[in-house]
Amino acid sequence: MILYRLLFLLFVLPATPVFGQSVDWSNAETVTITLSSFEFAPETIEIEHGRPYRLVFVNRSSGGHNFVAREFFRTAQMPAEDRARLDRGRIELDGGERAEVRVFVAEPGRYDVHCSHFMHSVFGMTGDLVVR
Ligand SMILES: [Cu+2]
Repeated sequence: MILYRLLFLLFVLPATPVFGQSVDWSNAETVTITLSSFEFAPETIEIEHGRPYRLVFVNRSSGGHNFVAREFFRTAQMPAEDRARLDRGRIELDGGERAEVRVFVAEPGRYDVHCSHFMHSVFGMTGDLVVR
């Protein structure tokens, strides 16, 4: 019995995506999110749970914007080098800048997204990220 439990801990748990390292990022599907003054496009970003994605952020405006989704990024699995692009659940983009992060979310959910630059969310820079 103890042997089975040990085998489970050694082999089954590490293979489960929730416990990391086993996501195959090579077939990540690309989803592009455009930032401009003052909107995200699409306003509702939809991805599926249990599949890897490459989120590509493109700032089309000359001024800076950011993509803040703290709860989403807390929930998502990401390669360490991509997570390093985040600052407390925020991706900052200078005018014209582009950024990519890979994400994998195990469970369905809905997350708020906004730009935290002064007054930008009031002007319309809010959105949803839906994990189906
Ligand atoms: Cu903004």
